Amino acid sequence: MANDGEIDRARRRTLHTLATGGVVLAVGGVTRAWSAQLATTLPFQGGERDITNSFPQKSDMLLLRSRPPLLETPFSVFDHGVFTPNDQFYVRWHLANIPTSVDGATFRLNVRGHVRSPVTFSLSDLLTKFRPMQLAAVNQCSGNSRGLFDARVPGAQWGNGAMGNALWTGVSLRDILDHAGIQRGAVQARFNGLETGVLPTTPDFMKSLDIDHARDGEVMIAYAMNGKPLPLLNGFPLRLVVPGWYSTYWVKMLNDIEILAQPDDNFWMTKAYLIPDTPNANVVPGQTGVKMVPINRMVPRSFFTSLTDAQHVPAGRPLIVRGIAFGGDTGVRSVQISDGAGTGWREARLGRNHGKYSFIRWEVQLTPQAGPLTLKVRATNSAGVSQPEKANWNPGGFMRNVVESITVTAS
Ligand SMILES: Nc1nc2c(c(=O)[nH]1)N[C@H]1C(S)=C(S)[C@@H](COP(=O)(O)O)O[C@H]1N2
Ligand SMILES: [Mo]
Repeated sequence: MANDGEIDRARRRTLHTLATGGVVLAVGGVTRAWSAQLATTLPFQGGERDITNSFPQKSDMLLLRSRPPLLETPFSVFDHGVFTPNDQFYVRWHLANIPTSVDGATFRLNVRGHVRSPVTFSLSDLLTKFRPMQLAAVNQCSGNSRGLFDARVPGAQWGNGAMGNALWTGVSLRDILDHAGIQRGAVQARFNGLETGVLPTTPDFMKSLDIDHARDGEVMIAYAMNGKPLPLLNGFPLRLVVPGWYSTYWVKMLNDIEILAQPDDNFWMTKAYLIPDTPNANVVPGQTGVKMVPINRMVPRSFFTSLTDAQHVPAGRPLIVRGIAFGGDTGVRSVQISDGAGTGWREARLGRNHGKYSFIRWEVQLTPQAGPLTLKVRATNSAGVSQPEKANWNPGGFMRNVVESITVTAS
């Protein structure tokens, strides 16, 4: 899927950034220029959001919180194409002491712990001494769409825009781990980034993967996103990409990998990001005694992008309806649309396939009759898993993937 020309361009641009001293950013102090829209409302109570363009390397974003930043992608961006532009890719950080600049020339990645020989890599080591790889993958927050949970749950109140799809370029994590030599008895690899909490008592943000997963050849250390160095807020200069898994594992500003001989018992693995060990992580509000496990693979989702709820459309004329879908931890087999008229589900036409972890575009043509029209969209992945018709619920607000529905009026 990835062609050598694209990989070369991504590497050259990253090498150029390193040669020119990395990205240096001033955060704050940017005054807002004219913009068409200053605020928007997400479809749930408390969904009023300012639109901000005052974060470095970011254009218009929905502001959930400034420090540490939580920025949501305006949903209209997803109608423009299958790849989410870097300057409107959502942003999520847990801890507030985030470096405001990182010098690519002095940055180092350490691999240590239960290895034959600890290794320190410079960025140019990664860019020149290892075979590059490239894949398209959806980065989705575990709590994407949490604001739509009913009953409401605490946590970042995202609409549907805490997700994005990018073409990632980097090196295979397996190559890096094998270079250090994993020792017998190793069970997990733990990933840590440059930022820290404001208080010394705040647990440092770290996530771990089982060794076999870390060495599956798909998990990668990315240095470029859509052919350019990562924006600082998306993890410059390096981030982990864990295709098909929720983004909590996609550690940004990655500078430390520790090979563990025991399962990781840090806060972010054993207390946070736990889901009920039930189908679709679904429980009823108030249910107790459920076994909890770390969140892991994504589930399929699909969205309308060319229409919004309550929109007016012309009656009696052909209308192209389009959107995006992804399969979760595997590809999309089919996307189906229902118009609620009792005619059941009909197949949407799928766009170009950018690989099983990518967004894919879908499209159908309808001729709406005058009056209200309720449309639903449902994706089924290549493992045969479909989106549920009734919303899944859990107290963390994780893994929402209910069939999306919109009502438009034709006249
Ligand atoms: N270093 C670091 N990496 C991190 C996080 C973080 O707080 N610190 N948050 C994770 C979570 S929960 C999400 S949703 C994604 C968000 O990635 P993005 O900001 O590039 O969209 O980063 C992940 N990687
Ligand atoms: Mo997240």
